[in-house]
Amino acid sequence: HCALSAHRTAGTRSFLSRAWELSEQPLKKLVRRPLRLRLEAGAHEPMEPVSTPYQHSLLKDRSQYDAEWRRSVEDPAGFWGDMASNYHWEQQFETNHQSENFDVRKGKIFQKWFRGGKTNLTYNCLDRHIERGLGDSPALLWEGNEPGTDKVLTYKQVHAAVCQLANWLKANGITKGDAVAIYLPMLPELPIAMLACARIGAVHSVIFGGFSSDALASRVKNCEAKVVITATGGMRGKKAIPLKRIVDKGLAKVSGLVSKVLVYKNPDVPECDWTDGRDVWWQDELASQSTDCAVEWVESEHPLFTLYTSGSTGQPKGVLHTTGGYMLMAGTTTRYVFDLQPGDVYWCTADCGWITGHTYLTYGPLLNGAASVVFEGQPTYPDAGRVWAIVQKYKVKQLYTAPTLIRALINAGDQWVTKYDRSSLAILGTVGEPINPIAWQWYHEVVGEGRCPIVDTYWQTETGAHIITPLPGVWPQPPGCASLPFFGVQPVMLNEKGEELQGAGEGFLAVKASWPSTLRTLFGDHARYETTYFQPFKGYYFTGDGTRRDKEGRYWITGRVDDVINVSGHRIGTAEVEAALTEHPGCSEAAVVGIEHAVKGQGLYAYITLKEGHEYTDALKKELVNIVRSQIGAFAAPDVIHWAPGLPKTRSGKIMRRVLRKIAAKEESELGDTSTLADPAVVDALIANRP
Ligand code: 6R9
Repeated sequence: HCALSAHRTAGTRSFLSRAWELSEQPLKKLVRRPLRLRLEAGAHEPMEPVSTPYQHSLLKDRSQYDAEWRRSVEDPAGFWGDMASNYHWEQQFETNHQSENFDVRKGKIFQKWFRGGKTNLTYNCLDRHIERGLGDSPALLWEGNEPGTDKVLTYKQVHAAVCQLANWLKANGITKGDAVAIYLPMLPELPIAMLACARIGAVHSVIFGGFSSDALASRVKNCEAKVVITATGGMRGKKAIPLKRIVDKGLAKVSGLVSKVLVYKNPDVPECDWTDGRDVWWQDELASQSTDCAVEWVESEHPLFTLYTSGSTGQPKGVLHTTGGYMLMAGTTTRYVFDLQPGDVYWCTADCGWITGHTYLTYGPLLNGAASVVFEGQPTYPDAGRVWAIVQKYKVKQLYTAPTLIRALINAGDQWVTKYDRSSLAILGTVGEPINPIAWQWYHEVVGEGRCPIVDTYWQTETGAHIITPLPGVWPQPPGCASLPFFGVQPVMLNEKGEELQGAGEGFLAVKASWPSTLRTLFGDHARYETTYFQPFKGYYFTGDGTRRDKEGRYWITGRVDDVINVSGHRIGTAEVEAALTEHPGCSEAAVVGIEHAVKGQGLYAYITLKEGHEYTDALKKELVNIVRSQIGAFAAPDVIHWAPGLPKTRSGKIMRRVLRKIAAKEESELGDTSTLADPAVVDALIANRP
């Protein structure tokens, strides 16, 4: 464990703490948290770049990448126009198809790609391949929770299932532009449901199966979903998750909005409650639907999906992606970054409830005619060898997962890996958080036998697709480095004044111009979209992350610089967790900070002040954790509750989170200047009161 724990650099931290302390108002508001480096990523001198024998099928070497990248940013309309010719357009877009405003000083932010074009994402994922003779190739390889339960679905079979559901949606009043909420376990029906929506121009909103009924209700309400697609339940290891019961509870809070709930009867979880007139069985309703459904051709900028993600402040935001640009980036990044080709067996371990499951489990692989593994269960069930058993069983060529899982599997021991044949593996990928070099090396040497390049892909829900990433075999790769921008992406490193920094150094990571899969807005709140992403640094899209850039021009992502915490690669806003905690009748105030965690990357540490007359007891700690579980979901439950009869506040009443982070990290010797505290004694009281 020791080797996995964090090494921090005081230098980087003080740079950015200074940055936010000295910054102008808008930045100060948004970027409150000083950059925290964790798990060594980017916090050390680069380790030697690692070469592998892998040869990319499209790119010879770094200089070819350089030339193509240059062209992609000098002539984006031309470059993406060429890339777009790999896909079917029912109506061709204009030659000069791109227009945008990226600068709030010039008015409303907007981004338009492939203007004048009409296409359909599902057509491009399915029909296009069937027409070119790939109909009988596997599209989805489903591996159930229990070893030995599995299902292969060919492109034709997925197409038929998608059409049946699309027809059912139409028969139930869903038309172009309507929102459909999807709350399903990792069954093939989940990507099928997404594709069915896209086929008819409906806008899907997938809600991660780990979200609670309250979280589900607020998402259903925000996107105004008319239909919810769910299942009786799903299995995670030995545990049954009663999804339908959670839907029932959630919908009780938003009555009148949802007219139909389509329930997939999962044989593993047969029972559920029933509301006549609203609930119908998937298996009964779809059997009678035609396996053909005409495609709804939509404009390039037609909304494709909303996906909720956490920010620094307030409730989760509905990130909106549109059709043409998202399709282009999903398809192109998957083609280049995983060198993915028709017939490849590719496995992304993400859940479709997160962006990675949208772009790199569903759309990206299917756009490229590959077979995408859909795994229902838990990576350590029934034992720590499950991931490698699946790799061996399906002969997985590209494996894409998160550092948190890699760290958990390291702890289980190498014997679980080496027991299985991994000779099919050619490319390994990671996503979600910075990967520490030790985890990187284990992934490279133990899992990939030193043979497979690792792509450490940096991107966000908002970016839709990879924006900074290695390309496998195209250049030697230093461990823990996201490397270079993908085609068409122009990252910049800014100082606190929003000035572009040149050469090596560190700063805030932003992007200078639109790329095809940028989010277009936050659903129903364009003003918040502008304030969150375009106000902090005028003229740029701000990622919320810090970065270091080395003298080779490579980017090393150092982590969030705002109040977003990355727990096991899941984004959680401290404000959301605080709001949930203060729902407890006994809680007067809550302040949540991130702490380093050897497996999860970061964990949640909550300081709680109780109201008069309430007692600080262990039972109450449990109640507080439970309230977060019920308002958000179990994955957001605080790891530590620290009783705080007083919180360190400035004289104007602001909580000094910097101090709380130091105490949580047991670094009180580095508290820094506490002279602005209204009552410096609370610091000693907190230290004395450590749980
Ligand atoms: C795809 C996804 C986005 C945040 C992002 C950053 C962190 C993702 C990373 C990474 C370092 C990588 N992040 N990939 N940090 N290296 N390769 O994870 O989307 O859930 O929206 O999270 O995740 O902090 O800002 P999302």
